Amino acid sequence: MKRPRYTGAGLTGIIIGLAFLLIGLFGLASCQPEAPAPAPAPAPVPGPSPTTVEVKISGFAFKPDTFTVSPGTTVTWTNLDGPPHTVTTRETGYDSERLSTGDTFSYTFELSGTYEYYCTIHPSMTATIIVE
Ligand SMILES: [Cu+2]
Repeated sequence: MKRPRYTGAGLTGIIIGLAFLLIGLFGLASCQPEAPAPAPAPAPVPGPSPTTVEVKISGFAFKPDTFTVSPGTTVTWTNLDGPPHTVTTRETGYDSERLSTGDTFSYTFELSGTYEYYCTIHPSMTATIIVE
């Protein structure tokens, strides 16, 4: 009889089809957990940490005379020279007034910008702090 043979062939086909479908599903299921890349180790980001940068005034110069800091950084100047100096912005902002030997002056840069400053006693002494 042709009919049972036909049915058997059909069943076999279905079984093979189901087998492939199951293999496919298991394959997918076993792959899925690997699909999302493992999150990279979290870098320690404690937020905007306040930092301090030291600037030495010596030899009639600000050292370093140009550098970049992030907002919130406090810069402290120390006059190591014998003669007095000042730390004075060209824009409104800060003026240390006269710093004698060993005196310090600090200013915290909260806003981004380029801050040029100089010594009012020796105007050729100039320097720049970039906040960004
Ligand atoms: Cu000076």
